[in-house]
Amino acid sequence: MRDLRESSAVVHDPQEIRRRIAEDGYIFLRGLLDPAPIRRLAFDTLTALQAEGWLRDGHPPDEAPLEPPARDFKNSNFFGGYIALQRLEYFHALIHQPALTTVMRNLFGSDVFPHPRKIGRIVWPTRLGTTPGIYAHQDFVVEGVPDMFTSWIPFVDCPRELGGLAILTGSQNEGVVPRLHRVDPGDDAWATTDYRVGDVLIFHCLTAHAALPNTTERLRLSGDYRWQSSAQEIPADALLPHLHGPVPGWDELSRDWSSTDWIKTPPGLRTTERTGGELPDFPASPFVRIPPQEPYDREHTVLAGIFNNMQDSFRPEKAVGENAVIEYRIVSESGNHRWQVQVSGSRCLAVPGGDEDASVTITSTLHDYLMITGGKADPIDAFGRGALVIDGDFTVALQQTEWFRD
Ligand SMILES: O=C(O)CCC(=O)C(=O)O
Repeated sequence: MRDLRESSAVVHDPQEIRRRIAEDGYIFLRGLLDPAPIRRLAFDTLTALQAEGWLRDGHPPDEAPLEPPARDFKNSNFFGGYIALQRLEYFHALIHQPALTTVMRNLFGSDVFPHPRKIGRIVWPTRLGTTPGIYAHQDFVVEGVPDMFTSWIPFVDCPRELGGLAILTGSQNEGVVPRLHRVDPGDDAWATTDYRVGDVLIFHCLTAHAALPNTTERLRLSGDYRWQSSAQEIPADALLPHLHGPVPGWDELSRDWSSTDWIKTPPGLRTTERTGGELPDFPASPFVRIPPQEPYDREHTVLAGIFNNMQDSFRPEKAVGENAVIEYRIVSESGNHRWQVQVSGSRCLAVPGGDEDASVTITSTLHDYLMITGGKADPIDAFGRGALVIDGDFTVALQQTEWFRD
């Protein structure tokens, strides 16, 4: 793995910045932001987490040992602490430091704006639990906005062992890809650094990236902030607080703020509803050169993302002694897709095709499957109306839903 290329020296040269984005897929700006208020944000976050029981009492919050269990987005015990972070005004305000807004305007043009939804990362030591960002992915597949950029900002100094972000250099020019390899520390296409508070990493939504494991005994605190042009549609959920539902709405979060400018969007912005499994269609872009994709390959890419996520969220401790092959048959006009999820004890593999004997097969149209996995349709209801057909061992079909992260 190599070091991220620093671009601080050329930050006032928009042409050179765009050239580096086109070449590398990212720019890394060491010390762009004033670190003092960000350090305060980290301290306030840790103070709130201590009050929520994440850190041991009786110690200063920035020195207190962790109180397991590890918490992440998929666990209900995560939300007390996460809501406390979302309530902190500076968590939302920090990207409005002029140094960063100027860079984004130089890159995009004057109609750039940040998504109101800001994603906080409170990442536990890997040995204590899983972390959602650790698999390699492209943000375009998650958000569906072409030419969106993410600014990734550490709230604490983030040496490699704390598990900052790594970038697969140049990957944006491969287009949307179905399977990204895990970070290979021996591969020089991957790049990272020892981040310091004040640094900003900005990358295109097709640039593959992944968090490194946190091998310390501390939390890694950081934020993901997405930017796009107001000429493009914004996903409706990017207007809401992150994980809205368990996380309350803006009225409640912003009750004590001095301003709500941080969550405003440009007038006339068009929104789009997403099912979470849209087919990637990437129009011509000033930032990347992308190879065209056939409809079947585009579908395969989306399904690969879904099945790879399933593999990554497997919890071996919930499938002790289990051996099963769940075969998915997904029917589409451009061709049928077949995937096997092969579980044997501590291992889970998601395999396109796959030639093991299936314990159970689950068949649906691509549309229905995307609605279900995107949380827009209820699987039991889909089964009841024949949109999901189950053949074989029914018990396995029901039990396997318990084997993945809750
Ligand atoms: O910080 C992380 O753990 C992951 C960040 C990420 O995946 C993103 O910014 O899209």
